[in-house]
Amino acid sequence: MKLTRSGKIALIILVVIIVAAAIGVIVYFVVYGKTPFYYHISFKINNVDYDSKFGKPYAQEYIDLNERIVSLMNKTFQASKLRRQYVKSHVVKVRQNNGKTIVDVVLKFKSCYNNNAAMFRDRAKNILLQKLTGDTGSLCIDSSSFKLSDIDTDPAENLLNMCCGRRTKMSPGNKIAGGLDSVEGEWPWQASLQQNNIHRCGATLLSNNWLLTAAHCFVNAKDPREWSVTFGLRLSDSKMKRSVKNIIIHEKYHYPDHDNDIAIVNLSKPVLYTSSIRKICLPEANYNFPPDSDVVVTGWGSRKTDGTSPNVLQKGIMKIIDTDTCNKKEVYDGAITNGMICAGFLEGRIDACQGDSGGPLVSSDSRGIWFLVGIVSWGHECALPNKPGVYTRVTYYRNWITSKTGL
Ligand code: 4AZ
Repeated sequence: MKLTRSGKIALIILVVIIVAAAIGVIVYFVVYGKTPFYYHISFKINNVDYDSKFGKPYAQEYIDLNERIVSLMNKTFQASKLRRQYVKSHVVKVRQNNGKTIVDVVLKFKSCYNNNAAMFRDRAKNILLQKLTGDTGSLCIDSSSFKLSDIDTDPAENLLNMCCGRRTKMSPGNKIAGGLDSVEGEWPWQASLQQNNIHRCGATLLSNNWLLTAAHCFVNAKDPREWSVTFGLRLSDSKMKRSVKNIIIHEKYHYPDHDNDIAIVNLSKPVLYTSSIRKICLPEANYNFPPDSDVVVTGWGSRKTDGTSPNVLQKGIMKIIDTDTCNKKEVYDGAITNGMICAGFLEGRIDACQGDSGGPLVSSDSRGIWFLVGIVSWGHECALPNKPGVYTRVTYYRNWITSKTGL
């Protein structure tokens, strides 16, 4: 067949269009075309004695047990017919029964076929049962205790994201006063506390239905019906919103004093955790965050005293300042009490500011798990020399938090 020049060009264009369309379809199926499946499994481990530390998801004992089980699940499925569909597994709870340890695990799979869920479930169950009755390495698993059930996407993601103080995304370095833009999922415990849908304060997620904030946010505005809580990187595009059921202000907070500047917010309906909405870890009452250690403050507060407010969540990387230094005459001249902690720089530069109040000051441990150090409370203007930010010291109020929330 002989083609004219324009015929050849038309043919080439046609081939290019067909190839591009085919690539598009393949990419679509690879990226979007897979349906996630989740299963909830539980089993008893006969050679692991229950330890109360398993109740704390940041405890090394919990992390080690999770790692042993995840590694067993990975090995099991990576050597099975479901290796291409298996995504991940995670221990979501460790319980006890007669002193023995029972673990609850969520498994995630992805498959292009979403019309044969029952067959898929039977396959996963058989693969697991076969493995658990055979060689399970150092874990002695009671296969008769094995249970598997389906679980929907939202509750499954809630369980998979239940760990505290873990973030999914981070961005480099250090407009809080002198701050930098954050990225979605970098500070998943950060919430915006809004009065009649206007951002007023920051708050920190402690569990599905409790947040911690500053008492001074509610001066002259104590009615929970005026307040709501939103999550997400941008104030203009919130990822989740909840109304407030109850506000608990510290009994000994008396405006305009700065002592006991702490309050708890109870949501009217729990939030479901996702990769960008997670809780912070609360430190034990006796934990000490040493002076000069790195901390980060986050919020949608103004960029300078009486300045404009950002839409994107800001972060300010700074240092803890010891109380003796902060109480010096030229700094706060003795105003820092035991329930307060200073952070920032004596030369100024980076600081919390108006609208950051109530928000978190956090610090990560050597494993990269983040703990709540303070609540943005007060300071003399923003980022001035010798006037660092003052925060409510969370460890000082740790038992008060437990008394109100049970956490
Ligand atoms: C405020 O007005 C405020 N520089 C919060 C924090 C600081 C100052 C003021 C700390 O909410």
